Amino acid sequence: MLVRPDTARLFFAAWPAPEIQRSLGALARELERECGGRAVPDRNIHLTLVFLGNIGRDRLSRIESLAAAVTAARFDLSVDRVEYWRHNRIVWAGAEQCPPALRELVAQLGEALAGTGCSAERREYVPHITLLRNARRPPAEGRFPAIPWPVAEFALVESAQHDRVHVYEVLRKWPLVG
Ligand code: 2AM
Repeated sequence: MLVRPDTARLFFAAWPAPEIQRSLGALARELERECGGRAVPDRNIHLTLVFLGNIGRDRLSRIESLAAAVTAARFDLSVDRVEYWRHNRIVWAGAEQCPPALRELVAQLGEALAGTGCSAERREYVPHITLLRNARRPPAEGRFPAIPWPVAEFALVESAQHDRVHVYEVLRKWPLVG
Protein backbone atom coordinates (compact mmCIF):
# COMPACT_ATOMS: atom_id res chain seq x y z
CA MET A 1 0.00 0.00 0.00
CA LEU A 2 1.26 3.51 -0.85
CA VAL A 3 1.61 5.56 2.32
CA ARG A 4 1.50 9.29 1.61
CA PRO A 5 3.63 11.58 3.78
CA ASP A 6 1.80 14.12 5.96
CA THR A 7 3.03 16.99 3.83
CA ALA A 8 2.83 17.55 0.09
CA ARG A 9 4.97 19.77 -2.16
CA LEU A 10 2.30 21.79 -3.94
CA PHE A 11 1.96 24.41 -6.64
CA PHE A 12 -0.75 25.95 -8.77
CA ALA A 13 -0.14 25.59 -12.49
CA ALA A 14 -1.60 25.88 -15.93
CA TRP A 15 -1.39 22.30 -17.22
CA PRO A 16 -1.26 22.00 -21.03
CA ALA A 17 -3.34 19.53 -23.01
CA PRO A 18 -1.24 16.56 -24.25
CA GLU A 19 -0.88 17.96 -27.78
CA ILE A 20 0.58 21.21 -26.44
CA GLN A 21 2.88 19.24 -24.13
CA ARG A 22 4.02 17.33 -27.24
CA SER A 23 4.78 20.52 -29.19
CA LEU A 24 6.72 21.98 -26.27
CA GLY A 25 8.41 18.60 -25.67
CA ALA A 26 9.61 18.51 -29.29
CA LEU A 27 11.07 21.99 -28.77
CA ALA A 28 12.72 20.79 -25.52
CA ARG A 29 14.43 17.88 -27.32
CA GLU A 30 15.64 20.19 -30.07
CA LEU A 31 17.09 22.53 -27.44
CA GLU A 32 18.67 19.56 -25.63
CA ARG A 33 20.72 18.82 -28.77
CA GLU A 34 21.84 22.42 -28.93
CA CYS A 35 22.36 23.27 -25.25
CA GLY A 36 23.05 19.93 -23.55
CA GLY A 37 21.35 19.18 -20.23
CA ARG A 38 18.13 17.21 -19.79
CA ALA A 39 14.83 17.82 -21.58
CA VAL A 40 11.76 17.83 -19.32
CA PRO A 41 9.55 14.88 -20.38
CA ASP A 42 6.36 15.90 -22.22
CA ARG A 43 4.06 14.76 -19.41
CA ASN A 44 5.81 17.12 -16.91
CA ILE A 45 5.69 20.30 -19.00
CA HIS A 46 3.63 23.04 -17.32
CA LEU A 47 3.49 26.69 -16.34
CA THR A 48 3.75 27.36 -12.61
CA LEU A 49 1.38 30.07 -11.36
CA VAL A 50 2.11 30.06 -7.62
CA PHE A 51 4.53 27.80 -5.76
CA LEU A 52 3.33 26.77 -2.30
CA GLY A 53 6.10 24.47 -1.05
CA ASN A 54 5.61 21.76 1.56
CA ILE A 55 2.13 21.99 3.03
CA GLY A 56 0.41 19.77 5.59
CA ARG A 57 -2.26 17.63 3.92
CA ASP A 58 -4.69 18.74 6.62
CA ARG A 59 -4.65 22.19 4.93
CA LEU A 60 -5.51 20.87 1.48
CA SER A 61 -9.27 21.32 1.70
CA ARG A 62 -8.86 24.94 2.88
CA ILE A 63 -6.52 25.67 -0.05
CA GLU A 64 -8.94 24.01 -2.46
CA SER A 65 -11.90 26.08 -1.28
CA LEU A 66 -9.87 29.30 -1.63
CA ALA A 67 -8.90 28.30 -5.17
CA ALA A 68 -12.52 27.55 -6.02
CA ALA A 69 -13.40 31.20 -5.31
CA VAL A 70 -10.93 32.53 -7.91
CA THR A 71 -12.72 34.20 -10.84
CA ALA A 72 -10.03 35.06 -13.40
CA ALA A 73 -10.76 34.95 -17.12
CA ARG A 74 -9.44 32.39 -19.60
CA PHE A 75 -6.65 33.60 -21.89
CA ASP A 76 -4.53 32.69 -24.87
CA LEU A 77 -0.82 32.32 -24.28
CA SER A 78 1.43 32.56 -27.30
CA VAL A 79 4.61 30.71 -26.32
CA ASP A 80 7.17 32.28 -28.60
CA ARG A 81 10.58 32.69 -26.98
CA VAL A 82 13.24 30.77 -25.12
CA GLU A 83 15.50 32.09 -22.39
CA TYR A 84 18.36 30.78 -20.29
CA TRP A 85 18.87 31.33 -16.56
CA ARG A 86 22.57 30.99 -15.79
CA HIS A 87 22.12 30.74 -12.00
CA ASN A 88 20.17 27.46 -12.19
CA ARG A 89 21.04 26.43 -15.78
CA ILE A 90 17.41 26.24 -16.85
CA VAL A 91 16.30 26.83 -20.43
CA TRP A 92 12.67 27.88 -20.46
CA ALA A 93 9.95 28.95 -22.84
CA GLY A 94 7.91 32.07 -22.30
CA ALA A 95 5.77 34.65 -23.99
CA GLU A 96 6.79 38.00 -25.40
CA GLN A 97 3.39 39.29 -24.22
CA CYS A 98 2.17 38.21 -20.78
CA PRO A 99 -1.65 38.28 -21.03
CA PRO A 100 -3.21 40.56 -18.37
CA ALA A 101 -5.59 37.72 -17.43
CA LEU A 102 -2.58 35.54 -16.52
CA ARG A 103 -1.24 38.26 -14.20
CA GLU A 104 -4.74 38.62 -12.76
CA LEU A 105 -4.99 34.86 -12.11
CA VAL A 106 -1.62 34.84 -10.32
CA ALA A 107 -2.60 37.94 -8.32
CA GLN A 108 -5.96 36.44 -7.30
CA LEU A 109 -4.32 33.20 -6.18
CA GLY A 110 -1.73 35.18 -4.22
CA GLU A 111 -4.45 37.24 -2.51
CA ALA A 112 -6.55 34.16 -1.76
CA LEU A 113 -3.55 32.48 -0.13
CA ALA A 114 -2.29 35.60 1.67
CA GLY A 115 -3.86 34.77 5.02
CA THR A 116 -2.77 31.15 4.96
CA GLY A 117 0.98 31.70 5.12
CA CYS A 118 1.39 29.23 2.24
CA SER A 119 2.90 31.50 -0.36
CA ALA A 120 4.95 34.65 0.03
CA GLU A 121 6.43 35.29 -3.42
CA ARG A 122 7.48 38.93 -3.58
CA ARG A 123 9.34 38.92 -6.89
CA GLU A 124 7.58 39.99 -10.06
CA TYR A 125 5.89 37.05 -11.73
CA VAL A 126 7.84 35.81 -14.77
CA PRO A 127 5.82 33.17 -16.64
CA HIS A 128 8.27 30.38 -17.46
CA ILE A 129 7.87 26.88 -18.77
CA THR A 130 10.99 24.89 -17.88
CA LEU A 131 12.19 22.87 -20.88
CA LEU A 132 15.80 21.92 -19.98
CA ARG A 133 17.59 21.38 -16.71
CA ASN A 134 21.40 21.45 -16.31
CA ALA A 135 21.83 23.15 -19.68
CA ARG A 136 25.51 23.63 -20.63
CA ARG A 137 25.03 26.71 -22.79
CA PRO A 138 22.28 29.16 -23.75
CA PRO A 139 20.30 28.72 -26.96
CA ALA A 140 21.58 30.79 -29.87
CA GLU A 141 18.15 31.93 -30.99
CA GLY A 142 15.54 33.32 -28.61
CA ARG A 143 12.54 33.29 -30.93
CA PHE A 144 10.71 30.37 -32.57
CA PRO A 145 7.36 29.93 -34.34
CA ALA A 146 4.72 30.58 -31.69
CA ILE A 147 2.94 27.67 -30.02
CA PRO A 148 -0.60 28.86 -29.21
CA TRP A 149 -1.94 27.64 -25.87
CA PRO A 150 -5.56 28.45 -24.95
CA VAL A 151 -5.61 28.34 -21.12
CA ALA A 152 -9.12 27.59 -19.87
CA GLU A 153 -8.40 26.09 -16.42
CA PHE A 154 -5.85 26.00 -13.65
CA ALA A 155 -4.73 23.14 -11.43
CA LEU A 156 -3.40 22.30 -8.00
CA VAL A 157 -0.45 19.95 -8.51
CA GLU A 158 1.60 17.77 -6.17
CA SER A 159 5.26 17.27 -6.96
CA ALA A 160 7.00 14.11 -5.75
CA GLN A 161 10.29 12.41 -6.51
CA HIS A 162 10.44 8.64 -6.97
CA ASP A 163 13.94 7.23 -7.53
CA ARG A 164 15.09 10.77 -8.44
CA VAL A 165 12.40 11.02 -11.12
CA HIS A 166 9.98 13.97 -10.86
CA VAL A 167 6.36 12.90 -10.80
CA TYR A 168 3.63 15.53 -10.95
CA GLU A 169 0.08 14.66 -9.99
CA VAL A 170 -2.77 17.02 -10.83
CA LEU A 171 -4.93 16.91 -7.68
CA ARG A 172 -7.75 19.21 -8.85
CA LYS A 173 -8.64 21.57 -11.63
CA TRP A 174 -10.87 24.65 -11.76
CA PRO A 175 -12.25 26.31 -14.88
CA LEU A 176 -11.39 29.90 -15.77
CA VAL A 177 -14.25 32.24 -16.60
CA GLY A 178 -15.45 33.17 -20.06
P1 2AM B 1 11.26 25.33 -12.10
O1 2AM B 1 10.71 24.55 -13.24
O2 2AM B 1 11.84 26.64 -12.47
O3 2AM B 1 12.18 24.50 -11.23
C1 2AM B 1 7.47 22.27 -9.37
O4 2AM B 1 8.70 22.14 -8.76
C2 2AM B 1 7.29 23.62 -10.02
O5 2AM B 1 7.43 24.65 -9.03
C3 2AM B 1 8.32 23.93 -11.09
O6 2AM B 1 7.67 24.64 -12.12
C4 2AM B 1 9.34 24.77 -10.38
O7 2AM B 1 9.98 25.71 -11.19
C5 2AM B 1 8.48 25.51 -9.40
N1 2AM B 1 9.24 25.87 -8.20
C6 2AM B 1 10.03 25.05 -7.47
N2 2AM B 1 10.55 25.73 -6.42
C7 2AM B 1 10.11 27.00 -6.51
C8 2AM B 1 10.29 28.17 -5.72
N3 2AM B 1 11.03 28.17 -4.63
N4 2AM B 1 9.68 29.30 -6.14
C9 2AM B 1 8.92 29.32 -7.25
N5 2AM B 1 8.69 28.23 -8.02
C10 2AM B 1 9.28 27.09 -7.66
